[in-house]
Order: sequence, then C-alpha cells, then structure tokens
Amino acid sequence: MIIVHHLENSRSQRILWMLEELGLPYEIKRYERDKATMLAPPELKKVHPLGKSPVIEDDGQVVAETGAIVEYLVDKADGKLGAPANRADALRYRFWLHYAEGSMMPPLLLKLVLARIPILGKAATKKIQPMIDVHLDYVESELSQRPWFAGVEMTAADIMMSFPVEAARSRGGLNESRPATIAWLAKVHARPAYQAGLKKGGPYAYA
Ligand SMILES: N[C@@H](CCC(=O)N[C@@H](CS)C(=O)NCC(=O)O)C(=O)O
Repeated sequence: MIIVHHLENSRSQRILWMLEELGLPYEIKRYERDKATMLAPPELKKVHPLGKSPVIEDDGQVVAETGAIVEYLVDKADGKLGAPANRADALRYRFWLHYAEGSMMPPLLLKLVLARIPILGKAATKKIQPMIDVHLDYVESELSQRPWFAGVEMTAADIMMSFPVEAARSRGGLNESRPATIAWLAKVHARPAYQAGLKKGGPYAYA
C-alpha cells in the first residue's frame, strides 16, 4: 500500500489527484504547516531528510520530489498517464514534466516569499511579475494549440503543471485575460478524480 505524506495546502495535492486517476489504493498521512512560518512540521524530516512534501512510501521504498514520484507512479501503473506514443507529444510530455518545478515554480515562489517582507516586499514583487508573465504567455500560447499539455490526451504532464498554474491563479496574476489556461484549469478541477483527491487531502487553498 502506498503511503502519501501530505502537507496541507501544498504541492502534494497533485499526488492525491494522480493516485485517484490511476485508481491505485493509498493511505494519507497528513501534516499541518507551522502557523507562523508556514513551514512543514519537523516530523516530515523523519520520513525524508529534506522534510518536504510530497514524499511517498511504497513497500519500504521512500520516494521524494514530485516529478520523481509522478514518474514512479507512471511506472507502477504500466505507463498509464505516461509519455504518449507520438514523438512530438512525448517530447512535450517530458518538457512540461521538468518545466513545472524547474522553470515555472521558482519565480512564483520568489514572489510569495518577497510579498511577505514588509515595505520592501511590494516593490520587489513588481520586479518579479514580468518574469512570471513570460511563463504565463508561453503556457497560454501552448494551451491555445492543444487541449492538454502534451497533446490530445491528459497525461502526468498536466498533473505536474496543475500546481504552478493554480499558484499563478492565486498569486501570479493569472486571470481571464489568458482564456486557454483558465479553461484548462476549469477542466482539471471538474475531473472526478481531482475532486476525490481534494476531498481526501483536506485544506487546499488553490482549487
Ligand atoms: N520541488 C519539490 C518541492 C518540495 C516543496 O518545497 N514542498 C513544499 C510544499 S508546497 C514544502 O514541503 N514546504 C514546506 C517546507 O519547506 O517546510 C517537489 O516538487 O517535491
């Protein structure tokens, strides 16, 4: 049985969604953020030295880092939600899988952290917004060309991209001026598996 170490209001919501899509049985171990620092509680460090979420355990194997977990689950499900057969789609699949945490999340996180600094924060976030806009424009242009990030089918690339797009919607300036991205997000949120994961995960401020 897979155990998901799930931090409230966090990236690990993606893993619950994915497990629901795959129909794999799992258990959730919930963690709450420290109310003052918003960081994960120290217990998570007992599961993995980084003390971040998500982390999963499966048959005594500990796997951390969302992208690595997502690939682990695709393997476990014999390729379901994995790379499409078509080469162009497969390359796009790989691109978005890495891009979500590697390129799109850093400026969003920077904006969140800077916004919390009194006085200086406001001016600093203004400098970050153009960096975020480059990503939002690119995502919008790609989603204007195809229904899902890799191509015609929903894949794990969409699952990886859900968190940066949700984060952008809540604090990165994503709004109806980018209709293809907003439509994609609505389609994601309407999926029964997404809703089932949300119900099981507890507090999540981005859906
Ligand atoms: N790139 C990593 C990021 C992991 C990460 O930073 N997780 C956040 C949750 S959104 C966390 O655990 N934050 C609490 C903390 O840093 O104490 C991944 O995708 O797994």
